[in-house]
Amino acid sequence: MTGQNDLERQIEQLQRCELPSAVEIKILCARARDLLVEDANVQRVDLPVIVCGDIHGQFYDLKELLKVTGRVPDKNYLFLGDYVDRGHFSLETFLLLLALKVRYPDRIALIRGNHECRQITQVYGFYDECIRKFGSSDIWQCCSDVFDYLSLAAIIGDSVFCVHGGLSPAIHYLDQIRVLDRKQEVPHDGPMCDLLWSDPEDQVGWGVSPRGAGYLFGSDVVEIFNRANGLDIICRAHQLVMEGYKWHFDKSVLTVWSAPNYCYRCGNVAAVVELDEFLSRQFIIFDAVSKENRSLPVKKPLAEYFL
Ligand SMILES: [Mn+2]
Repeated sequence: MTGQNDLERQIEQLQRCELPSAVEIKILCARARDLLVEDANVQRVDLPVIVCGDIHGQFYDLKELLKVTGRVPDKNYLFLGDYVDRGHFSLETFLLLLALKVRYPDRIALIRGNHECRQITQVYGFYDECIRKFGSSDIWQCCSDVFDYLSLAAIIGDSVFCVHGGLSPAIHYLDQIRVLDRKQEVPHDGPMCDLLWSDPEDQVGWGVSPRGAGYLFGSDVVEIFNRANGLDIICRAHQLVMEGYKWHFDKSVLTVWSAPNYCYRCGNVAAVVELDEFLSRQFIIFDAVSKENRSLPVKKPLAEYFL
């Protein structure tokens, strides 16, 4: 059993972009699963809180985010998913957030994005990164098993509904999310898939998503959903916005994007939204760290990771 001191050490290590050993990662994942299994599908998150969008393995930009907005556990955080894929440091990014979750369970909430999925990570980088860094698929499997336990949504102060993608034509009430069996791979269709994949769009009703999963939903859909569930705002991530955040539909939907200069080439800024105890909003914008400040982690001999 790993104690609190080991966990502290691993957090420090991860903050330097260094990976714990394979054995330590497996223990961390097991502890995380034990914790996440207790989360409801729609987690309650207390105010004040900082809500963050996609990170996509941009470890040094995640560190910048925490530097700009405040350390865990000094501040409360809700991350809206898509921790992995695209960037060079998916493993360090996900494990740092996971270690912080295990160390400070009441200070950080993590929900699932469409990239926290075996099929997607095999295409967009996380799987390859695990093979490159550990020489086998063990660690990828272990992390994927944790993904299955991440909750699907969160609710802040009874009026802000948070989800990675958006709404589903199969979901009219939050209670319908609460009864889903989420502990599985993200399905190809159906309500769980839609919550992680859908996007708002200027249209009436539902539309076919060009992503090939989830739906496009219009302002009328949001109006009905928010009224039926006593909500003011749907806060979601999932789409790159050059300004870091974007309002849709008369401020009933908010997109937050937290990966600056996405894929190290999009030239966008990133944002998080800080909600205070009265639900007042403050947007915090931050830029990508320079290339010189995100050098590759110190290369350890492969064998060292198997200790
Ligand atoms: Mn996404």
